[in-house]
Amino acid sequence: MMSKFIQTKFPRSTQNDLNKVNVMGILNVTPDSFSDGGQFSCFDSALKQVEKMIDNGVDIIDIGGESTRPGAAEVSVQDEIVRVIPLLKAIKSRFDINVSIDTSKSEVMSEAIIYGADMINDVRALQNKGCLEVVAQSNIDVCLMHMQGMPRTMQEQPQYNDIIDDILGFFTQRIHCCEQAGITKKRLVLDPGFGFGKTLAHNYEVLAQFAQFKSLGLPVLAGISRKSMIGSLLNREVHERLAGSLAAAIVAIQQGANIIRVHDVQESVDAINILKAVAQYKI
Ligand code: 9MG
Repeated sequence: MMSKFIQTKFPRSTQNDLNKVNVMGILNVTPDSFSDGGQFSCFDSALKQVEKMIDNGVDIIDIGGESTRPGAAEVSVQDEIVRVIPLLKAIKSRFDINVSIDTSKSEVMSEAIIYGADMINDVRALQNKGCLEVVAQSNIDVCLMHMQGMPRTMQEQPQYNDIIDDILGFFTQRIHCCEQAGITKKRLVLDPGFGFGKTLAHNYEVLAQFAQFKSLGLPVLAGISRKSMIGSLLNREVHERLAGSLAAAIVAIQQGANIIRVHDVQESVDAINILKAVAQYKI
C-alpha cells in the first residue's frame, strides 16, 4: 500500500521544482527546546500554533518531544509518548495536515504509526534498536538524518575526511539497511543534519554543496532554521536569526531541497513565493 503522505503532497522529483517544495513547521513540545524555549509545551497553545502554521501554508507539522540540542536532557519513552501522542491524535482529528514525529525511539514510532503519523523524522536514521523493524511493518515515510556522534557530545570535535563524501557514504549505508529490512526507497527522505556533529565551517560546506545530496535520487530535507550556524556567523541571538535562516533556506532550495524544516512558516512561504515568481521569467 502506498503511504498517504506520498499520495497527497510529497514530492518525489529529483529535479528542482519550486512548486513541490514542502514547508515543515517545527512544533517542539519539550520544556527545554533551544529556540522556542518550551513555548508550546502546553497542549492548547500547541494546537493554536498548529492552526496558525496551517493558515500560513505549512505542508507538514514536525512534532518533537525530546530536544536534540547539544547537552539536552534525555527523556524516557513514557514521557515522550505522553508529550507527543495526544497531540498527534488531536491534530489528526481536527486538521487535514501531514504530521511527522521527530523521534529515535521505536516505542514512540510504533505509537505514532498507530495514531496516523505520516512520517518519522529520525535524527539517528533508524539506527536505534527496533526502529528498522517497526518502520518496516508500516507504510510510513522516514527522514534519515546524518549526525556524527550523539547529541550530548557531538559538537566537541567533529572531524571528517571529506564531509560530503562521508555523509553520502552514510546515506548509502542507511538506504541499504532500510531496503534490507523491507523499507523501500520511495519511503525515504535524506537530511545532511545541519549542526549535528559539524563545525561552523562544515555546516557552510554542506550548504554550499547541498546539491550533491540529490545524487542518490531521493528527496532531501534542509533544517537550518535559527541554528547556531546562523547565530555564530552573524552574532545573533536565537530570536534574531530570521533573516539569516531565510537566506540559508533559499540557498538550499535553489540547490534542490524538497523540504525545509522551519520555525517561521509564514516568512518561509513568502520567501518561496518570491523564488516562484522569479522562476516564471527564467529562460
Ligand atoms: C529534530 N531536528 C532538529 N534539527 C533537525 C534537522 O536539521 N533535520 C531533521 N530532520 N530533524 C531535526
